[in-house]
Amino acid sequence: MSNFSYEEFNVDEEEYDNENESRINLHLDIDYFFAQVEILKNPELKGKPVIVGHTEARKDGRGVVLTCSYEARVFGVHSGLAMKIALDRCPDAIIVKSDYQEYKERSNKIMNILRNLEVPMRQAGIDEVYLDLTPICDDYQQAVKLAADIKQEIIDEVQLTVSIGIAPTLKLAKIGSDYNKPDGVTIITHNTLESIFDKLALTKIPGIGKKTAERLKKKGFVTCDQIFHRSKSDLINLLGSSGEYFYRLVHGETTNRIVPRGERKSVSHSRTFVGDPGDIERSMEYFDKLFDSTYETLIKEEFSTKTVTATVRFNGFDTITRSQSIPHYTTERATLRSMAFQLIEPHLSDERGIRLLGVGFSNLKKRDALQTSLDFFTEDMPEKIDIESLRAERTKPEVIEVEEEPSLDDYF
Ligand code: TTP
Ligand code: MG
Repeated sequence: MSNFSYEEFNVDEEEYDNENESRINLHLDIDYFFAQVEILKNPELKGKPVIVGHTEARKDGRGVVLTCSYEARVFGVHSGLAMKIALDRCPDAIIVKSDYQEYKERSNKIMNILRNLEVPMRQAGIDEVYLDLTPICDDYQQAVKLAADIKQEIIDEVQLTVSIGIAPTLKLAKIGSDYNKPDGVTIITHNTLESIFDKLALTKIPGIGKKTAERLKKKGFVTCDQIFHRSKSDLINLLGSSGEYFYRLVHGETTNRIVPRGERKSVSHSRTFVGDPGDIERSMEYFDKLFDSTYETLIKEEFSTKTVTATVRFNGFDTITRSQSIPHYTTERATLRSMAFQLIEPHLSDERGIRLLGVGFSNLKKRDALQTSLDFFTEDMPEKIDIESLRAERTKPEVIEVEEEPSLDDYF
């Protein structure tokens, strides 16, 4: 039985068109989250190599590391690593069972503290969140002071350390929160980019997984400064469209921002698993529930849509996002559901184990409320998914216009 749990959040992050407006973004990530909570629950674990994961691993060699204390990381243990390898590397590790209820409660408390700031906020997982501080901070000095206050309040209320990044773009803020872990605050401005990226591994850039890093290495890129010091046209020549993406990212030119509720242009729900959901059928069931909740939001908020997106994140950090679009707006449940399943199904049998599943709709248009609610009630809602028929469906000629969006890993 998998030890799963979930999380829902809206990805209210949109491309923002006014590139010249400078913003102050904050990314907060809880340090060695599950392990820190376990050490808090049992202070005897403090200072020791602690792994949160399958407690029987010494006997049956199964499972993966959910996370571990920094003392265990010294031995090369990390999230997503097979327990068997982790125990080879760190034979004295203390294995602790995960306690999702406790993690969820502490995470919620932290998110509530941040919600009180009343600024645009996007929770991006159980232990990470983005805030747009622009409405309440005039400059970086104020933002740094606020970061210190936030950290103190979290210590007082939840007894956990977190790391914070503050930067002009969301992507740089995330790089910042990881830069000086644990218990760090890193400010990145356009003036400090060069020193931040100096010798920083490319894998520290969100979206660059192992595969992409290997491909970049083949082209001679290992550290971020190698990207930072090349011209945009050089990078485009060498890396194609991802060359431009990386250029804009390291120069703080990405323009995503958190869109406040009401302005949103996409609806999505995701679910984080502690441990893998198990087999492909179970993953499909969870995905189906996610589809239902996302579809419900779409209808409740009176939207119709043209584009369906499915996301799967594997243990470790690689994430695959796939989208399909149709030429006309629709609320037709069966069409949208079939699109979502066609996108996700090829990725569910990956042996790395699934950490997160997500479903989203974008290209939204407000609809007539009465018509929408009629659609909602009159559509057929099959209870169970027939995987075989889905597989068969995939081999039929396409009836919808497919517009696949490659993940970063597919660029090369
Ligand atoms: P992370 O923030 O990636 O890791 P962390 O908080 O343990 O460590 P860090 O100090 O580097 O931030 O993930 C948050 C929690 O999510 C983590 O405590 C355990 C869980 N997790 C998994 O269950 N599987 C995974 O593959 C990863 C990466 C995390
Ligand atoms: Mg963390």
